[in-house]
Amino acid sequence: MSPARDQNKMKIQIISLFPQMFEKVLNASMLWKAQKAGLVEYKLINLRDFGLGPRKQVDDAPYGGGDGMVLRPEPLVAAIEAAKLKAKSQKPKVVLMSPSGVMFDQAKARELAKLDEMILVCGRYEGYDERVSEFVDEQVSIGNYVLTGGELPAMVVIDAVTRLIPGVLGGETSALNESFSQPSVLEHPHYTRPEEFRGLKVPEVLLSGDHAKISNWRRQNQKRLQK
Ligand code: 4GX
Repeated sequence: MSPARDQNKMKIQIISLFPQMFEKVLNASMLWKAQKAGLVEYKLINLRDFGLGPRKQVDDAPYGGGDGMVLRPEPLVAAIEAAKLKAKSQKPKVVLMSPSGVMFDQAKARELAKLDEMILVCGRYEGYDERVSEFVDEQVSIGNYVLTGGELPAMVVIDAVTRLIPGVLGGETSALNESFSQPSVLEHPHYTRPEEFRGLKVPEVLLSGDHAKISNWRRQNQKRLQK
């Protein structure tokens, strides 16, 4: 690989207790192709490796009592520091997945896609020791619901960000022309073969070959406007 390519390659490090959850997702389709093309690099860090004592403990009961367990700060911060040592730059962005973080949307995806690296931290249990927040740059939520861990949110972020890296969506006018990237517009309806499916026909205009008419039709049939 050329040094220029390698410099441009986005590096995403992921800290998780369940790194195996990522394998199928990162090694399929577009995300796999993006890695093969040298446009992105994913590195998984097992939080368990930074656990304390012979049991590699990462969690403990909450001070003040209450249900569930809380991630202790030492393993998480040690994992973040290990990731920083492997980073390309001095100040890689550290993003913690949390239901109380700032809402992830296409604007945030665009912002993160400009970075040349990031460290995504996935928690489990009832959450993190609050002191961990001093060691992260940003907390991001993918939606107002509570999941069992930060892994699925991290995969959502990785997917949305990776497809915006220049060169990932091969050939197509792709990410730029498309839906959310144009600030105000969502998608128009799409059709492919067959021309008729169970009595449902493809709109005539799309078969016409008249590109002015087609883009006019698409503009008028945008599904909805983004807020
Ligand atoms: N968008 N989760 C984080 C642990 C946790 C619990 C409480 C902080 C406070 C989520 C989401 C999400 C599940 C990731 C709980 N952390 N993350 N994890 N929605 O639900 O990002």
